[in-house]
Amino acid sequence: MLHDCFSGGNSRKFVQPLPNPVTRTPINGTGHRILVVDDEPEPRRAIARVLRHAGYAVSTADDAHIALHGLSRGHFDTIVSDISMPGLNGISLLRAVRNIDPEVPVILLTGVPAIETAVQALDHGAYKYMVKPLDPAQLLEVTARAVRLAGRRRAADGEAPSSARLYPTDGHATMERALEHLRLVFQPIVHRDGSLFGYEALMRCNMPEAVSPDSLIAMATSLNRLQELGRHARGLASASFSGVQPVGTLFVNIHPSELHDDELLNPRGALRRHAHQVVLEITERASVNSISELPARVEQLRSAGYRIAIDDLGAGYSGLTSFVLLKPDIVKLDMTLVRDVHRQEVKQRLVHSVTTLCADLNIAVVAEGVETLEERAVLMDLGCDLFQGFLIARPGLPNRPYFW
Ligand code: G
Ligand code: MN
Repeated sequence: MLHDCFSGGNSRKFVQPLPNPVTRTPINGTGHRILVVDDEPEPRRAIARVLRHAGYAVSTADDAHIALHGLSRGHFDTIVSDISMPGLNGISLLRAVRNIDPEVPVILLTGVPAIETAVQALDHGAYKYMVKPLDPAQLLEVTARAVRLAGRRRAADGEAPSSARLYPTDGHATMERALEHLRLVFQPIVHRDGSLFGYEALMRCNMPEAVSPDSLIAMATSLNRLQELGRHARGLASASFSGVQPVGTLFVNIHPSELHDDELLNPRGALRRHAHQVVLEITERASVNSISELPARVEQLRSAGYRIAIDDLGAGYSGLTSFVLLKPDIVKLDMTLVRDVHRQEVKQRLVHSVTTLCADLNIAVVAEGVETLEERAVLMDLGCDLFQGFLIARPGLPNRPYFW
């Protein structure tokens, strides 16, 4: 029975319930603290149950940001995390964890073993890479070894778990360098007739610690510097309006937790005076419903001139609640719906239902991540209004020629 709970880890996605804080149980038994991170409730609960039975004090988190928040506030002896999670995945989490606690053993789990993730896991110092379905006895054995290792490391350190360990200075130094090296690239978004609608600004940083925007965001989150990163990126975005090559309409990604940053509304803020040319993209992957008073905030932003887009729609998390909460001007279909849409009828039906709903509500639909002519043709037939992806152009400098 127990073994059943451990199978099929990555095959099904669940609608995310209300955002959980890291949930804790009191320390008992061995007293060692384990943090279990998995976006899917069934394996998360099953793993937590097995570890609790063995006497560990188990905390759980259903996404990596919540896990990092928990970690920045308390010490854990071992972390057990799924790799495949929306938003920040287990590898990005591992990298971010290293900024907070360089030593805590991290056990990574995957339902789809791949050389690439295994190598990344080792590169970033994962303690063990385990393939689902898990054997509970094996999980317990690996956890016990990891916890013993954590204990030996702490003893060697002279037991110093407190704030000195939480934010090592080199984490902040890395962040400084990342901010210095941060740049934006631009990917065109075009109308059905091939004319240019605007660009999405995408963060890039050529540092090994921050190659993907996700790892940069993870690092900033773990150091409590997400607001600073957002402001810095918006400063760069704002500069692109006054460059030699004007960008027209600019889509700017914004983390839901940044929506309350008053810099967005401040008349002297970076983007405010360009607000009529800015579409704020809010990802559906992060829990949009965790932001309090969201509709009122979005109304304020709209009154200031910003348009609002839901990014990654269909990634399967907040479902349609983001429509209700955000009343977006634009939605961007998640790439997973776009990929091979010409071969998969279910995707076609899903896209069709979104475009029909959006046409009724006067919302423009962007198909993102379009890579082939076949995908583009079917997405056109299904009524998408705007197109973005490697087929048209890779992210780069604005105002380059693009393919249509
Ligand atoms: O989460 P968001 O939708 O903002 O992510 C955009 C990311 O997708 C960027 O990092 C961009 O480089 C990447 N991207 C853009 N177009 C394509 C594409 O056609 N295929 C793939 N695989 N990735 C793309
Ligand atoms: Mn985006």
